[in-house]
Amino acid sequence: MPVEASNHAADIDALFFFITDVSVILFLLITVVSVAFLWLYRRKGKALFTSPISHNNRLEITWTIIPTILVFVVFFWGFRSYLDMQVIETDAMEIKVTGKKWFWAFDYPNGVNSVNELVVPEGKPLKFLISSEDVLHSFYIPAFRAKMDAVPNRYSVIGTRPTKQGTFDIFCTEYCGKSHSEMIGKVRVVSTTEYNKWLEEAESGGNVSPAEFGAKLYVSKACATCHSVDGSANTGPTWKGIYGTKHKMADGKEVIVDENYLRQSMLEPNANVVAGYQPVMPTYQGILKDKQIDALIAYIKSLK
Ligand code: HEC
Ligand SMILES: [Cu+2]
Repeated sequence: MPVEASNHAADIDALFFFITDVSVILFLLITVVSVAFLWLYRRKGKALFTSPISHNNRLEITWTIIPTILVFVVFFWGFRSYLDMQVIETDAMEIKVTGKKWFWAFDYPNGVNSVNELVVPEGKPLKFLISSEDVLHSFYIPAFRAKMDAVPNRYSVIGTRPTKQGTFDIFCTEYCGKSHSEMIGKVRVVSTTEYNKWLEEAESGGNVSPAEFGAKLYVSKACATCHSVDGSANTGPTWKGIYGTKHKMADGKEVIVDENYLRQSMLEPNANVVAGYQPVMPTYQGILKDKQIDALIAYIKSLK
């Protein structure tokens, strides 16, 4: 089992082990009794037959009632655990979770956002407001024992509270296309002071040059899943040495790769689609702040 890092992880695990234990016990019991009866009541000689018993009411009622009770226990236990995850504590911090082909975007209450990296303070009640911008995805944090579909045009909710500091996996568990398996992220549960520090740096990059900040954003905003910086083609074109060159678009026109073109490529990727590529780049409108766009442009310019 992954570590238990949220308030309801222990409850979900207990239910899981209850179901497993009951299944194992019943399986063993039924198998042992079946094999024993096969042996005990085999035909022993030509003239001997087993007694003509057709049924036994007491036995049948017993083995109907006991499993029925078990099924009800599992149902109510599971239903209560599910409802627990839908209950939002009054002082919960709301984080918007958006699935896109193929990354997770997180919006924090004070306007900061991050991609594929979710940072939350330990012990703070959270409300994940989950949706999708394109197809069905499913937001899953195994260590929190929390999973919920991300459905386009609709919100779903998880209420949870991280109880352990550390870095844990985020997966998409709904097959959503070519790079579904790369739609992975990390949740970092940190102390409140560290969280506040992170919020500040996420906004401005801290004390690094624009190109260095851009290099960080290249990874943290998931550009790296589709763009290489070493000249090799991926889902998207490489960034190596593109600044100042002429690029042919799918509609035949030629465009000079300058600051304005780079900016537009991030905010309206479908306005100019590079020849030979599919128009699959998601828009970063609302995700990248001006300062971050500037940093990414500086980084692309630095890749000679
Ligand atoms: C899901 C894959 C994907 C992701 C993620 C992605 N891109 Fe793209 N990008 C593409 C594809 C495909 C193209 C080419 C088609 C087009 O122009 O729309 C492209 C084109 C571009 C271009 C134009 C390149 C050229 O050679 O003319 C720029 C600039 C760009 N992306 C920047 C970014 C930035 C910055 C990020 C991260 C913040 C990013 N992309 C994330 C797929 C992606
Ligand atoms: Cu997905």
